[in-house]
Amino acid sequence: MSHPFEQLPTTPLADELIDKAFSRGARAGRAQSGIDAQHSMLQTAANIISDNLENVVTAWPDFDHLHPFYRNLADAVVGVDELRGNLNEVNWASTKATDLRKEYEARLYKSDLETATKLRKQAYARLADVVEEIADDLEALMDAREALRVLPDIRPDQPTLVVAGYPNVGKSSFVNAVTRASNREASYPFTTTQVHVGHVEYKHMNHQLVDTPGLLDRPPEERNEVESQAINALEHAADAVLVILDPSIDCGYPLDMQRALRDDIESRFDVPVISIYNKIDRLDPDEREQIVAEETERVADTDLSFDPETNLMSVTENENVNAVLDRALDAVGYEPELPVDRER
Ligand SMILES: Nc1nc2c(ncn2[C@@H]2O[C@H](COP(=O)(O)OP(=O)(O)O)[C@@H](O)[C@H]2O)c(=O)[nH]1
Ligand SMILES: [Mg+2]
Repeated sequence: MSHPFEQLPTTPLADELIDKAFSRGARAGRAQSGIDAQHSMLQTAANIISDNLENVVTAWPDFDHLHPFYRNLADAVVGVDELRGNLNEVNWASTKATDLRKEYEARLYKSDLETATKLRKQAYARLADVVEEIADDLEALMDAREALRVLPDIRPDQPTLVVAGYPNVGKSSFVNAVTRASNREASYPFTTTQVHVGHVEYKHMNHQLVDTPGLLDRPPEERNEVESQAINALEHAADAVLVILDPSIDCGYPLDMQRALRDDIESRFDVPVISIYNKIDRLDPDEREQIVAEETERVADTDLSFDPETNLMSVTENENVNAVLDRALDAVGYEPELPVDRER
């Protein structure tokens, strides 16, 4: 399994493609003589160009049919409109190379050898111009490929729990404690931190836990445009969000700031958002009780609940960790699709 950008082939650059086309053309020409040789050179070079460019275009997934998670992410990383523009240009060049071949083929056989040779050279010059004209597009596509193929391996169609919260509250500790070793860690090209995707089996289904350093770990006003777009993408993947708070404030952020982040996530995501207070080993019983009282009051008029057994934990003391996980995966609420159409 791989994400839709993982298998993109390398993009040839303009100069490489021109070199390749003309050297193959020269080889094809040497196998023939007279006007046939000129024709072979033209045909080979033009076909190499149009085929290679067509392959670039068809290798890219169709953005209209891409899962919104990947489309948003691609938009955040490289810009989908720009990409579409680049691909249109490359497609134009591919067609143009074929048109030039046809135009000159017709003229070659009506000429003497000397004129045919001139025409073939003229055709080569025009083919080279066409490829040069899209040099920037090819370069942009190569850069886009490099940026997109290293995206974290998140499957938007799998049940997904997103883990959020300020730095140092214990997100990674939690994900590491409850998941088996991740297949792979990767960075979003625009963050310096590693995105950690862990996997856990629940009700016979693989569930993903996505730790999001650099994204859902600070107030919205501190996010740049690209990060906001990446969060849009995450909204399409998340089935529930676990916000981890650190009431011991060892993490260095006051609790009201942590709660403000939680409130923002709650208003933004359409899926259940569960508040978990970690590091309760650092609290005395009074402090625990105060948190339970405050949170119980907060959820009083909602259909959320707050239960010390499933909303307070200590990862390091292994207190309630599995109960928290079960509760969160329950909120993910994934039911395998039944082959029954309920509309009928
Ligand atoms: N006392 C205590 N420390 C914890 C607990 N969970 C995590 N930590 C510590 O908090 C620090 C930050 O944890 P980390 O998982 O890296 O936080 P992240 O930045 O949210 O991923 C580490 O030193 C952890 O050992 C806990 O339940 N109790
Ligand atoms: Mg971490």
